[in-house]
Amino acid sequence: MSIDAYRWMVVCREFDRTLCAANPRWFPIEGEEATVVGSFIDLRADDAVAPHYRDPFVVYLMRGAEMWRLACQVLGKTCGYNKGRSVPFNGPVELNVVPWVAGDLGTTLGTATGAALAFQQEGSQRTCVCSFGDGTANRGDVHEALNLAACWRLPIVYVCQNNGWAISQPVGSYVAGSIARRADGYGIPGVCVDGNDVEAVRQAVAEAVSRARAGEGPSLIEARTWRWRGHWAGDTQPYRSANSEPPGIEDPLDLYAYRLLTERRTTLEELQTVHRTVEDEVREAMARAMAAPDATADDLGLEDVYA
Ligand SMILES: Cc1ncc(C[n+]2csc(CCOP(=O)(O)OP(=O)(O)O)c2C)c(N)n1
Repeated sequence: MSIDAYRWMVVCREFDRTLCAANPRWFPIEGEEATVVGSFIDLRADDAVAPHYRDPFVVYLMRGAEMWRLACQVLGKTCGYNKGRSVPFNGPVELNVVPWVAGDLGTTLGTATGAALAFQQEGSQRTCVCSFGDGTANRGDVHEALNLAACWRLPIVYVCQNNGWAISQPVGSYVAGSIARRADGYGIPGVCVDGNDVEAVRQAVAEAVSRARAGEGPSLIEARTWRWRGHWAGDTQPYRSANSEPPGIEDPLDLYAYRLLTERRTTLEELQTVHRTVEDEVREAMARAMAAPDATADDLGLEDVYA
């Protein structure tokens, strides 16, 4: 249990809300914070990570990226790590985060699996954690990556962030069985965890990471959570009704705050301070990003294209 995990979930929510308000094309992560934070918080800096396309910013922040420069990317500013260019999910290259070369879902699993192969070949204890959506789970790339990783016992953990939706389609319309049970077909461990419970995700990832480091091969974790908002911030969701919401959706932040408080690991004052500090941090980062120069046509030329 840690206040640190709670703080990262608050960062995730506050920064994400602010980015959604600034850019209606941003992809909200609200409601899925426990899965993101629980998947990536306990890794070593030299491990590789390949977050789902909704997740990268908090992962970059956890690895030391600057918030205002990430905000610049969403606003098309030259001070962003990507210099105002697409793909906005990519941060600094030196942080061992597998980049999105384009927006094609599933492709990062191949790159992440390649990173795991490199770690195995160098004989190190490094591992890779790779997350992807439930819609992405049906891409052929995912099968190819999992099968190869299983055959070669690669040190990688695959986390399917099942948020119940792929744009306008509910998961039941494209997944008939269980994503976690697909692991049986690859001969690797597969578990389904409550993706709104940060400690449950952390524990499942920790077990899978220690297997990977011990040379015991890959694991598949399905973390069940829920997409609270539209596919993108400006999505009015005409396809969604109250009937499509499962009963009792839990707020990952409330759930964890309640547990930290009842187990006397923190106080209400400490939690309030976390919220206030993070709100200030996000406000300052956004103000600095807003004041930065916009990218112009000159910034989007051939520089950086050729080595
Ligand atoms: C190969 C490919 N097919 C389709 C798309 C269009 N697309 C972008 S996001 C998305 C939904 C993905 O759903 P999921 O993997 O469950 O992630 P979520 O959006 O729910 O986080 C789709 C179909 C794409 N980017 N790449």
